[in-house]
Amino acid sequence: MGLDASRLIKAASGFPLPPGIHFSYGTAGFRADGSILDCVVFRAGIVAALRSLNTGSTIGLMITASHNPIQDNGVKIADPNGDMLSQEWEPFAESLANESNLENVVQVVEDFMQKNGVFKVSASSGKVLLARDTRPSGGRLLDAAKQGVEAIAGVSAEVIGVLTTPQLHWMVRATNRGVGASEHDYYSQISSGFKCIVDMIPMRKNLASPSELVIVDGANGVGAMKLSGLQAIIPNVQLNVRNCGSEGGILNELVGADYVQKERKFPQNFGHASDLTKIQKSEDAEGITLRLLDGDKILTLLAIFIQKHLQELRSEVHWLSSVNFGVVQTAYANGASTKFLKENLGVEVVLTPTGVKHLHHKAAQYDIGIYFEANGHGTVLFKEEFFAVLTKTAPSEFRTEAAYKAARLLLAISDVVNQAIGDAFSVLFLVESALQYMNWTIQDWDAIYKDLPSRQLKVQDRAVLRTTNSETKVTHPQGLQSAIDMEVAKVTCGRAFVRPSGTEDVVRVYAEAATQDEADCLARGVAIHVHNLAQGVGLPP
Ligand code: 16G
Repeated sequence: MGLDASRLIKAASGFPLPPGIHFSYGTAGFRADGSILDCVVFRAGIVAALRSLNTGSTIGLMITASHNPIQDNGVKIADPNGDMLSQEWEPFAESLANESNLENVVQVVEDFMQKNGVFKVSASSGKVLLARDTRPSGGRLLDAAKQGVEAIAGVSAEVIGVLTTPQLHWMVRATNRGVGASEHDYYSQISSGFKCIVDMIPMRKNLASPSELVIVDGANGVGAMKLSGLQAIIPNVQLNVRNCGSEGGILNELVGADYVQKERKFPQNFGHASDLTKIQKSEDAEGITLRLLDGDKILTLLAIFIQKHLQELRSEVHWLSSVNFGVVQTAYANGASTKFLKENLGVEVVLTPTGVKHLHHKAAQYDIGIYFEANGHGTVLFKEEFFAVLTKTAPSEFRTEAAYKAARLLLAISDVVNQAIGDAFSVLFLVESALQYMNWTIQDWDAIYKDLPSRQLKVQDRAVLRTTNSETKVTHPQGLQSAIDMEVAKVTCGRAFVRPSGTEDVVRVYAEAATQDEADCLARGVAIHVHNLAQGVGLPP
């Protein structure tokens, strides 16, 4: 089978490229104002269709701009295992998205197909699952993507409708593994894994106590809407979802994890005195202050929980003694978390550049790998072979009851986590089950280590900035790294780095130090150097 050029040109002519804009395949796909994305999304549909033919598997395509403002939108592609599109395909996706001449669009596709043998290893038919979040531009863009998929002969597009991004990734993985892949199956798997963990709690507390109430910020988006699917079937947790979008709230405006993490403020409709017994806060002289238990704290909690059971297995079951366990972070990880993981838990910690695709890839190399970005993106991965051993080992082969229980617990954890991609729903219930199992309060969890004070700022101009060593060092413009080193040397326990954002047209500055004043001062000092050396066009106030 070859490419039907006239079919492709005819379909593509309905989606002209807006002039004068270059679309970049950023940290996680294309993102821009939703009004100018039709062409890019149509062409991403072509990429997904070809990827399906190339892998002989079902592929996913998601219309979303995650934490960006409501007027933005974007498109991401999920590979057969449910992870992000192979990075080898990103340059192709980018050149296709930016080709202004229609005849050349066919040429770009044909060249890529030939070079990569797209049809050589492939099936004669393919399938792409399409979904979107609740953004107003989503319906129109989903239709453009569908037309892109269908422009490639032999590939069908199945529109699932409104889903969270991790749900789509999960469904793609489940479809390709030949197991139940419906939205209902997704909820059932999380719920049964969670139930299995809480059923194994050594000394069950009164699970109906008010401390099991979890208040969730729905960020006025798809998460709020979908959480109700779990609410009904999750035992032992009472969910109170706020910012559901129904009272006029706007997606990601003064709400959402990104807002809370970057601004260090409560989302709207949180932080009232009435919440005091329900969520984690302390009171200072000014009133209520926020305590943020971010991706680093989640990672640390899960590492403690998993390592405890893994150690049980390693010591009792000799063929599991060599099972390896590692954690993956980015440069944004608070220095105190990395220190705790290495020195107190003795686990291997690896750094990668920002973006789930990098962390996921690294974590997949361990028998059990946990990855989290400080912003909360993350999950736990179980290597297929290790998972198979756990599943197939008969109860009698475990020397002790404790080892058998540890194996069952790890299997239950693997059900609750979304192994395709980081997923706030599964992480929420994994954290809750870990706390319940270990009989920890949120305060116990928070006390594992004390964060070093940090500050993040944004500056221009990202186009000239180049980094290396998992984004911890600048290679261009010259002189910037030594200027940063000089600023770092001025403060106690200082650390700072800068990187071009992959989702916004800014340079991100990160600084941490022994005190908040020093962290603020360091961030400001570094931002000024970026401004001066990287053709800066504006400093934050
Ligand atoms: C995207 C990435 C996230 C990363 C963030 C960085 C995925 C699913 N999401 O949201 O991992 O932390 O971008 O944004 O890959 P930035 O490049 O603007 O700092």
